[in-house]
Amino acid sequence: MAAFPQRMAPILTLWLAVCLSGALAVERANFKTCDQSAFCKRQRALNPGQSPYRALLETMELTNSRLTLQLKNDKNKVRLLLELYRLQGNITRVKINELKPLKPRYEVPDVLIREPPTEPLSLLSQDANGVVLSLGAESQRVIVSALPFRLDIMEGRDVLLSLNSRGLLAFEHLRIRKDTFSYLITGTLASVWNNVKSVFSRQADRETEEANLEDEAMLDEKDEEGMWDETFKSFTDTKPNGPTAVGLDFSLPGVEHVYGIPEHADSLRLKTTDNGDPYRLYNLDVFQYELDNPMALYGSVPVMLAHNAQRTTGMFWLNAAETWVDISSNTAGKGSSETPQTDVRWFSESGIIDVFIMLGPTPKDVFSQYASLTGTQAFPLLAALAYHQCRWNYNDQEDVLSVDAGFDEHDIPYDFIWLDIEHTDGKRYFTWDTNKFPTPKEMLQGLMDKKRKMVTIVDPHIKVDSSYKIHNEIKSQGFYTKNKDGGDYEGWCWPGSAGYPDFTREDMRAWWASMFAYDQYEGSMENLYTWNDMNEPSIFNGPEITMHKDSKHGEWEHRDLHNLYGFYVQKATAEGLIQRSGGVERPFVLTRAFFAGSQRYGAVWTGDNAAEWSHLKISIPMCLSMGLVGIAFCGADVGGFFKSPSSELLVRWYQTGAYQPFFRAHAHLDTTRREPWLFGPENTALIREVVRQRYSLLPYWYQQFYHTYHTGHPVMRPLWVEYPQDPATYTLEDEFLIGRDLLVHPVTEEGATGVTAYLPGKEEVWFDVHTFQKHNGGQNLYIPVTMSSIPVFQRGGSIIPRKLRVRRSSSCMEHDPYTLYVALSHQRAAEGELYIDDGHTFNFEKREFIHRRLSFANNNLSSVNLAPEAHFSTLSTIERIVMVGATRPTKATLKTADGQMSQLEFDFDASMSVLTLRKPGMNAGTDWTVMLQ
Ligand code: NBV
Repeated sequence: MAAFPQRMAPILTLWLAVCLSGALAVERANFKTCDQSAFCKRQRALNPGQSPYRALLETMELTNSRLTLQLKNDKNKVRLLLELYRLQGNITRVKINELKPLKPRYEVPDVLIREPPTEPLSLLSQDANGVVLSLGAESQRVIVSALPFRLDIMEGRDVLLSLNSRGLLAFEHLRIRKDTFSYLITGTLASVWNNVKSVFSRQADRETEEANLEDEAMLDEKDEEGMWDETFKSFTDTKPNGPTAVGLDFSLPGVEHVYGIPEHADSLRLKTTDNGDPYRLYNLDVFQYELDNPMALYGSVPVMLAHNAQRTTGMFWLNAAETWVDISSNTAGKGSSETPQTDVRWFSESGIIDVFIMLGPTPKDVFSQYASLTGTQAFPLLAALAYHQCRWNYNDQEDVLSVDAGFDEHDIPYDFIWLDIEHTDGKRYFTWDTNKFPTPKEMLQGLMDKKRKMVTIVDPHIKVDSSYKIHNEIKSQGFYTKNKDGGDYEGWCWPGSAGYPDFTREDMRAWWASMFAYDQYEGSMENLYTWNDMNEPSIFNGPEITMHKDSKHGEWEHRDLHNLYGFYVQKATAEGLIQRSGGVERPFVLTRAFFAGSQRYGAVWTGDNAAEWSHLKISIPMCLSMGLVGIAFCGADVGGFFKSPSSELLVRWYQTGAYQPFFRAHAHLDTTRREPWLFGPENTALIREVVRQRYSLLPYWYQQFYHTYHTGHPVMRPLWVEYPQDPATYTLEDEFLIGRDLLVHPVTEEGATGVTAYLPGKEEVWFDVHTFQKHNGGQNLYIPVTMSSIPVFQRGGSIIPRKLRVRRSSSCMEHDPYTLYVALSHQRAAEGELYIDDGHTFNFEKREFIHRRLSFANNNLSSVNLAPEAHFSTLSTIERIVMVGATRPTKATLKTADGQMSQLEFDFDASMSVLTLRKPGMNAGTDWTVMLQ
C-alpha cells in the first residue's frame, strides 16, 4: 500500500473538485486513452488487409450441432480452435480459443442463464476453398473460407454479416517471456514454474516436426513495449501472462445504424470512431463525466444492434475484460451512392473470442434472442416503479420523518426514501450511525405504517477494521480479493483503507447474501431494500480509480473479469434479499456497475450526472441504449446529482423522469436541499402533478415490466423498435415509447415554448393524453408548451389502464378501481391488457395473477381471460371507461360474467369525441362486455 498522505491525495482532489464544482469537467488524465492502453494500441495498429489466418479444412469435425476446425496463423504458426454452433432461436455462436494454450484462458461464467441449446448444423458443400453449412430455416448459410480465413453469414444471396473479412482477427497467444531474468523479477516464481511445467507436458505430447517449427516461429515474435508490464501515471500493471488480447472484425453490408454497447454518455445511434478513440467498455467511476464521449462509464454490456429497414441483427461479444469497439462506415459524411456498410471491430485485453450473432430479423426477435442467452429483467416490486426520494444524505431519523411528513403535507406521493453512506457507522455497511439513527426499526416501522419503504446503501468496499464484524468474517474466511503477491488487496475508499470481497466466489456470495438476514443486518426490516454503489469497483487510489488488473480472484487475474465485478455484487445482494424472506418476496437492488445479464438482479441508474440541461437530455439516449441490451429498469438522477438545478430544470427533470422506468430524485451532499416543495407553490404544484401522473399510470408500467420479464423487450423504447421500416425514427433520441402505446416527447430545452414531436406510422392516429386531441401519424407535430406541458400521446388502437385516485404511496392504491382509456384506431378498434398480482411476492410464478385481454371491436368492449389457468382475485373494480375518438351512442349496456345486463350512464364530449362511461363497477378480474348502440 502507498503511504497515508499519498492515499489521501486523490480524495482531496475529489473533495476539492466537489466543493469547487462551479465548472464541471471530467479529470480526463485519470483515464486511459486507447493510445495509453498497450493492447488497444497494439490492436488498433493492425490495418485491414490479408488475414494471416487460414482455416485448416482437413481438421474440420462436424457433429450434429458443432463444427470445429483449426485456424493457423501463417506468420507465427500458432493454431487456434474455431467452434461454431447453431443455437436455438436463430443465433449463431462463434468461439475462438488457442488450440493448446499454455494454460486455460478465462471464459465468462454466470452470465448465460444456461448452456444455450443447439440445433443441427448440416454440411451443404465443401471444396478446397471452404465449406458451406446450412443454418436451418430461411435459406441461411454460413460460408467458411479457408485462405484467408473468413466467415460469411448469408441469407439467400445477401451477406448478412462477415467475420474477419477485413483480416483483423488478432489473437495474442500465451507465451513464455524470452527474457526470463526480468520475468523472474516481474512475475512470480510459481507462475513461471507452472508455465514451464505445462510447456514440458505439452512438449511431451508433441509428435510432429511441424510442432517444433511452430514453437520456433512463436519464439521469433518480438516483444513490444507494454506486453509484459505497463505503466499508467504512477501505476505499474505487471503482466505475468504477457500479451493476451483478442480482436475480431465484423462487417455489416447494408447497415448504416448501429446501437447499444452501453454505458456511454453519448447519442443513441453510435458514432463512427475513425477520428477518435473507440468506444470503451471498462467499468469505471468517472467523476463528473463528459457528454458525447466514447469514454468508459460505470457499466458495460458488450452487445451491439445493427438496424436497417430490412433487418435487425445483434452481436454479443461475451468477454468481461477491458474492451474497445471501433465503428466505421463507408457512408459517414459521404453521399449515399455507395451501398452502405458498417464495419465494427471488437478487442478485449484477455479471455477468448466468444460471440453470439443474433440474426433477428426484427428488433423484437433480437431482444428475445438475447434474452434467451442472458435472461430478462427481474420483475420488480410494483412499488419500485413508483417515485423514490433520495439525497446524499438524509441526515438523521428526524430528517427522514420530516421529509416523509413533507410529502403528506404537500400531497405528493412517494414510495421509497433512501439513505446514502452517511447513515452508517463510519462507512461500515450493514451498520447504523447510532447517534443519527438510534432506532432504525422504529423509523422503518413508521414508514411501514404508511405503506412506504426505505433503501440503504451497501457498498462493496469493506473497512479494514478489526472491530468490524463484516471485515473480520471476510478476512478470516479468506474472502477478500488478493493482490498480486497473494495478500489481501487493499484500496482506499470512503471508509479509509478497505478490502474488496471476492464476489466472483460462489461461497463468498452466499456468505454476503446471508448478511441480509434480519438477524444479521441489525435494524433491518421487510421494507428495507438495497443500493449497491461504487461496485465498478471504485478505488480512489487505484489505477483509473479502480482495482489493479494484476490483483487476483483465485487463479484468475482481475484483468480477466473486471467488468463482471459489479454484476456479482448486485447478484449476491439480490439473492440476500430473496433469502431473508425465505424466497417469498421480490428484491429491489439498484446498482451502478453492470454487465450483460445484470437485468436479472434489479435496476441500474446512470450515475453522477449534473444539474445541466444537457444531462437531462442525455438521460434519454442513455436509458434507451440500456433497454436495447436487456436492462429495462433504468433511470437517471432526477434534478442532476452535481450542482443545483434551477426550478425550471428541476420541474422539467421531474416531467421527464416520471416517464422513465426508474424514477428517483437524488442530489450531492453539497447541494442545497431540493425536496419538491422547496421551490415555491407553483413549482410544487407542477411537480405534484407529474408525480401523480406517474402514480396513475402505474398499472400500465407494471404491465410493461411483466411483459419485459417474459420477452426481454425494452419498456422504454426507441421509436424504430415499433416502426423498424421508417428511417425517420432511426436517429430520434429526444422522444421515446413506453411499451407500444405511449409516446413521450419531454421538454428538455431551457425556456422552451414548443417542441416538435415526430408521430410515427402513416396508418396510426395519436391522441394527446391531456387534451384528447387527435393527430395523424407520419408527421412532425409542433406542440406549443408551457411549464405544465409534458407532451404524451396514446396510440389509437390501444387501451391503457390507470388508477386515478392517487394516494400517498402505490401500496395504498392496491385495491383502488381502474379507469380504462380506450383510444380508437382509424378502424374504430382498440386492444390492451390488464395485469394484476400482489405486487411484491414471487407468487406470480405460481400463476397467482390476473391477466385480461381488453378489446374494442364492433362497438363492443370486452374483457376476456388471457390466463385461464392462473388464479388471483382483486377487490379493484372498473370505475370509469374513457373512449377517445368515439362517437355518441344512444345506449351503453354492461353485461357481466353472471349474465346480468345493466344500462350505463355516459357523457359525450362532441368537441373532442370523448365518451365517458360512468361507474360500470364490475370487478377488474372478471369477464364483461360493454355494448354500445
Ligand atoms: O454515496 C455517495 C455517492 C452517491 O450519492 C452517488 O449516487 C454515487 O453515484 N457516491 C456516488 C459516491 C461519491 C460521489 C462523488
